[in-house]
Amino acid sequence: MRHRAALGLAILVALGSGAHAVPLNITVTDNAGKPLADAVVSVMVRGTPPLAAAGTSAQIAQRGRKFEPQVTVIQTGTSVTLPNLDTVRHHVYSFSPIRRFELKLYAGTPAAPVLFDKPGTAVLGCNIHDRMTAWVHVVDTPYFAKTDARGQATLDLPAGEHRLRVWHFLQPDSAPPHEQPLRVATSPSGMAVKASLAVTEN
Ligand SMILES: [Cu+2]
Repeated sequence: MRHRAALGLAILVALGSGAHAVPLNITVTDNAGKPLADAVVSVMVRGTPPLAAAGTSAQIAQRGRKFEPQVTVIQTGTSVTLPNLDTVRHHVYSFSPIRRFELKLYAGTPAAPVLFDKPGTAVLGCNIHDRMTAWVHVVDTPYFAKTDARGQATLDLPAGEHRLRVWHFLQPDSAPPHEQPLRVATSPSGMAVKASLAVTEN
C-alpha cells in the first residue's frame, strides 16, 4: 500500500509541474480576413509571476532612420536598450503614460537602458525624424508572441483556464482590448485559435 501511495503522488507532481506544454497556434486577421503581421498575442496564466526575472532585457535599434523592430513585446520589468546604429544622431522619446522618457540627441548606445515597469503600450518617436515610430507593448505574463507575415504565432502553454489577449498597433486607441477566455486541455496535437481585429488602414 505504501508503494501505491508514493506512485500516486509522483504522478500528481508531474502533472502539476507543467512539464507537458501544449502548443497553441493562433492566427490573427483584420475584419476582412487579411493576415495581420506584428500582432501581439499574450496569455494570462493564473499563478504566473507578472514580472520578468531580474536582468531581463530587450533591444530596439535605430538603423536606416527606422526603429528595429517596429513592434516589441516584453514582460513587465524588462529593460530596453536603444542603440543608434546610424551615423546620424537620434533623439528618442515617449510621451506614453506607462513610460515617459527622453534620450537627448545621441549616437551609439545610451548608458542607461529604459525600464518598463507598468503594463500597457508606449509609442516611441524621434524628435529629429518625424516618420520614426515604434511600439512597445508591455504585458504581465511571460507567455507572449508576435505574429509573422502570415498572421501566425505559436505559444507553448500549460493546460488550464487562461485569458487570451490580442493587440495590434493599427487598432484605434478607442478600441476595447481584444480579450477572450482560452481553455487549454492537455493534448499532444495542440490547439488552434483565430482572432480578428478592427484596424485602421496603415
Ligand atoms: Cu531620429
